Amino acid sequence: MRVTHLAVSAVLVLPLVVTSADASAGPPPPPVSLSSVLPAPVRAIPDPAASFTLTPDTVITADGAATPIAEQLATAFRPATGFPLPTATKPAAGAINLRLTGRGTGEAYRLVVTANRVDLTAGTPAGLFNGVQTLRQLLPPDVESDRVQRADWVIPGGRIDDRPRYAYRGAMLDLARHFHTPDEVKRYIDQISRFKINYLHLHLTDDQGWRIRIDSWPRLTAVGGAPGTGVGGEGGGFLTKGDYRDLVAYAAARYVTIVPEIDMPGHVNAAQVAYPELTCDGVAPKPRTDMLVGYSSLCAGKEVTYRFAEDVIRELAAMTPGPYLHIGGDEAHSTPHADYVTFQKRVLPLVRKYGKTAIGWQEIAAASPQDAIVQYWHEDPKMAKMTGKVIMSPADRAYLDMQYDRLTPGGLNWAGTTEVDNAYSWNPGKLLRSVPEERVFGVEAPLWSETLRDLDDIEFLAFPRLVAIAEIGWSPRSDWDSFRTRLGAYGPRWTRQGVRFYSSPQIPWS
Ligand code: TNX
Repeated sequence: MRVTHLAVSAVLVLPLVVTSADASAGPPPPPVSLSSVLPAPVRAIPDPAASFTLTPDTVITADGAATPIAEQLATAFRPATGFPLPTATKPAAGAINLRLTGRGTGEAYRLVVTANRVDLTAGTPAGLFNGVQTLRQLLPPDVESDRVQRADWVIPGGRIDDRPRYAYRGAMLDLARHFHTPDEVKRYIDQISRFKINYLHLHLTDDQGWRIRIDSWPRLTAVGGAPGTGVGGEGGGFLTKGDYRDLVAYAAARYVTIVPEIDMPGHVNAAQVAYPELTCDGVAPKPRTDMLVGYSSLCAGKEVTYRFAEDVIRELAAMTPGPYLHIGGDEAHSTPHADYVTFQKRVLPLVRKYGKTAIGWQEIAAASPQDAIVQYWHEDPKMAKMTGKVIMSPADRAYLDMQYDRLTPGGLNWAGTTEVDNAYSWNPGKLLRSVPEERVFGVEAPLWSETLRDLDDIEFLAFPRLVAIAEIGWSPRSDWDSFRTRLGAYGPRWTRQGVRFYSSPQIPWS
């Protein structure tokens, strides 16, 4: 299914009515200011008397670990400005200076813009990267063009001090229901990292398909990644270990950590088609390409189950430099409760054995995990017994695969419909009485892909709502009126990049 951006299709249908002269006759876009940034910085003090102008002579300076980030900044600004923007090591007047202070940890940064220089400082490369994302939003939207534009490349003056509210700000992409190619995942990483999202959770296995090569169980991908293994018999494919490592490195260069998920003990039909010994009766089930959930289960009473789980966890941990491994655990409706607990009590420690911290959907709370992180997705009394850290992904707010309204294309609506204001207007630290602020590790916006075939489909559901979740995770305060204004001003940036965002009627798009 292809989703067409509504505004684009209107122009295509009415080419004789909407001429380019008419299209440009609207009000000019609002000027960029320090208060335009998404997600909103902790503190922004504009200096209306000052601004820095990029010229053909502007230099970007950095040394040590800051150098590759300076190169990223130059690469971002060169196509539209046409300026050479060489990088140099010594900080200088007239330059954009990136510096690591050597002090502090975490992701904070400081940006000071005066008439004759721009200074971006941070304690870590991740902080500098965040500052660069802010800086990109301070040039006019034309900077997003891939061809030279005539524009005044003015950065408004002032000072920003910024740091995240939560350490974990995630997005999730489901590669199992429909496979998405490494190039599509990279493009998604490019987009989410703009908004300081720092984790990408990849849902790699489910009833329909198995999308990550495991050498000790090669039929998982030979069978489970074959053509036709997507919902509706569409698509198919899988990541080789090389593909996966390349994605991990690509994400890491954008300060995004990959969190791989192998969903167990439910959502395993594809694995059981490939290896019938993973069922209790040893009989191979039929391949499934429908959208039902909750019918498949690993067999808690068979030793082969734990050999399988350990092999998969070991190989996945070995190719994952990040600290987390997601073991799923959701919707195991056909696993008897006692079996579910038995299974998790054996499998969760395997994640630790291979050096990772486990994350699981909230259902794992039933097994009283010691040091696992739980991902909340809907009301459940078992959550009250939990004591550990929680990632907040309330389905009726943060699930990017819920339709915007009943008429928008793509997505499902089992948790209701989610317009932009609904995605934005909630507080992770106050959502659950049983989970106080100090136990909230962060937020994540999952995008399940039952209805998503291509990148257009992904982008239409993710944008702009992903930005709402990014701001809730980053900014200390939320303010809907301010958010919708800033989002409206961001629209032209997506248009220039060819991102098919949903032009929500709630947003004053420029
Ligand atoms: C629920 S929420 C699921 C997924 C579906 C999704 C569709 C959760 C942990 N599991 O299996 O893809 O709904 O929105």
